[in-house]
Amino acid sequence: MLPVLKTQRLLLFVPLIPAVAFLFIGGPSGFELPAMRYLWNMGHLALFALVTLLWHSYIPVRSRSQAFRLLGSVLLISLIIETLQMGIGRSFSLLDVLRNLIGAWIVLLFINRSMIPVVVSAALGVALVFDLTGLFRTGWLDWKIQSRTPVIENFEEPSASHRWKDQFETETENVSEGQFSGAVTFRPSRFATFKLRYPLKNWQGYHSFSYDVFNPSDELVKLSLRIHDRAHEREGNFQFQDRFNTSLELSPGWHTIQIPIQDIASAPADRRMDLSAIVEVQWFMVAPTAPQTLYFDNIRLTKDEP
Ligand SMILES: [Ca+2]
Repeated sequence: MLPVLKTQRLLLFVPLIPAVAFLFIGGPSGFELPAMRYLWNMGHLALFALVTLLWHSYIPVRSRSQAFRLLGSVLLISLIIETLQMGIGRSFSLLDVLRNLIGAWIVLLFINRSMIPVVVSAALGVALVFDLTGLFRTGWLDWKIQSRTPVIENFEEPSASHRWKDQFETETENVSEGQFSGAVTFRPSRFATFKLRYPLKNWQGYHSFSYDVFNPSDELVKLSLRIHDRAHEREGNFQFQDRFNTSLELSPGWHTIQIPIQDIASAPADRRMDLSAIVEVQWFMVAPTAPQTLYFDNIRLTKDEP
């Protein structure tokens, strides 16, 4: 049995109030690493463990029917919360609903595990393992990407490229570094993009951002590049003048493009870009009329002067 003394009840409300508020106003959006965001989202679990403790302190849960009533209430509340979140521009998350149930389930196990049918425990246990596996995989990928400085992407290690693997084919023919390059096909659309979301984040202490690109066609190809930091998404509101933008025309063959970091840092109109928190590098073509493939390789930071 898990007793909650009356004097401790009020203390349970202290973390509950800001936690409930964050459900609607969102958590701190300053995380540059997906694993931190993932961990934050797992806070649902702690919140509903707390809610269950509070419930139990006022309405003791002592039987299977009472446990079901509690889990049913958590499910209902979760569905309402997720539906309300859709109304404020956030998405409905089935995983968050499961997390809420898992949080309640863990506390119920401590109160009296015989109240929970094995099949319910098995289902929620599997969901918990799935969630923890997701956290581990996200953290491992963050570590892979952040630890291969000064390489941002060189297409040599498929496991490290997993985050953006859907956007390119690994190639061995047109390569400028190592054994592999990434063939990106820009298909007809308003903006055809190749996006490195959550790449190496700390660009401090380098002279240039550099990459190799091969144009296999016989014609000039116009390619644009944009780079932004975390603040661009929070305070900058994705405004054009608040990020680094550049365009170039690629003649047939290989090119090594080198962009001084200072140009990137000074690109936002009203501030310096935060070089410790780069969150996106994106190449794009505006309304290509036919599929256009380019080969990218050796995307990196360098300390050399161009
Ligand atoms: Ca390579």
